[in-house]
Amino acid sequence: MPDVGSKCRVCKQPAIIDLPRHNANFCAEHFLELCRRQVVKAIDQFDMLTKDDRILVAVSGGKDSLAVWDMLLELGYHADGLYIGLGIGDYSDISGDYARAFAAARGLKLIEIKLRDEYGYDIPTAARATRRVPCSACGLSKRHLFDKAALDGGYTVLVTGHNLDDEAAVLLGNTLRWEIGYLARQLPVLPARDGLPKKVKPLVRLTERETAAWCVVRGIDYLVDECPMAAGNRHLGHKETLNAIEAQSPGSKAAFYLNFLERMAPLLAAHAEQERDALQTCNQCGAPSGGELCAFCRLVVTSSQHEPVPVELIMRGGRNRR
Ligand code: Q46
Ligand code: ZN
Ligand code: ZN
Repeated sequence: MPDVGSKCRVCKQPAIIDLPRHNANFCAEHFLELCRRQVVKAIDQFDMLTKDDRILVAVSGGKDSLAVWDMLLELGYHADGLYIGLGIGDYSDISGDYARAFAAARGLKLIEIKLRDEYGYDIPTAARATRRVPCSACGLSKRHLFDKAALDGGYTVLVTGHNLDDEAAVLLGNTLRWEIGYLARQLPVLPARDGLPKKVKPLVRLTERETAAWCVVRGIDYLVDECPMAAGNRHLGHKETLNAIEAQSPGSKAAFYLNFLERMAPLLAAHAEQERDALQTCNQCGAPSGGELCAFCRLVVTSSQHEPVPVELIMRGGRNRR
């Protein structure tokens, strides 16, 4: 919240939000304008989208994915939505309701895929079956199904709602371990190639506080609760660390990520190319793969054979115990 009596930098009307990294306060109208400018800048700077693209937006029912869908429509793009039912108890049921309500209220097309119905498993069961953190099976499932749905539906671009906080946190995690392969691929645009659609992240110049404020100002209902399986994960810890740095030195988060893109990512481009060229094709599904069977097809085999595990058991019982 801005200080009482603070004024919009542009029009001097009462401000609704303070943005320390811009060293300014904004009224609702000029805040929305700033968000639009940041999204247009990201789209132009990285050649993300054209008005002729058939766009598929991966929506979770949370603030970021609904904000990016809303912004793209507002900017005149044609975009359908894709929702994946991950089977994470009530959280998934409610998040689906928010995604459906957003689409229905605007007459938008929302494609739905339910992991349990279509692949015979859900994320809590996959976490138990693979004995790994839930986010590992979840991320793998989402990436694969986003790609597949985009290709199957004839979409030219897949959009995700990753924001500046997400990208900076992933960058910090990858840098702490010097994960050169991941760093090389950590780009706001990944071009299309055999078996993979073009993938873009138009919100990389906006923080999660800003996307949440966008939803509030625009009257978009979104699921505020975090995924119950996120608690204690490394990604959240990295976000907190970056927020502490940002509080000391506003603008650090954006500089960390955006300067990486400008100064470091080009130096890693050749590495990313080499990794792409080394990929084979999965015998089962045809997706790019490191071996004969891709990681997703292996996950389906392992998880669909396991008896269903309720989400409460994973949250209570620890992820690695059978
Ligand atoms: S939904 Fe899935 Fe996230 Fe939940 S299990 Fe982890 S990755 S935290 S964006
Ligand atoms: Zn104003
Ligand atoms: Zn496969």
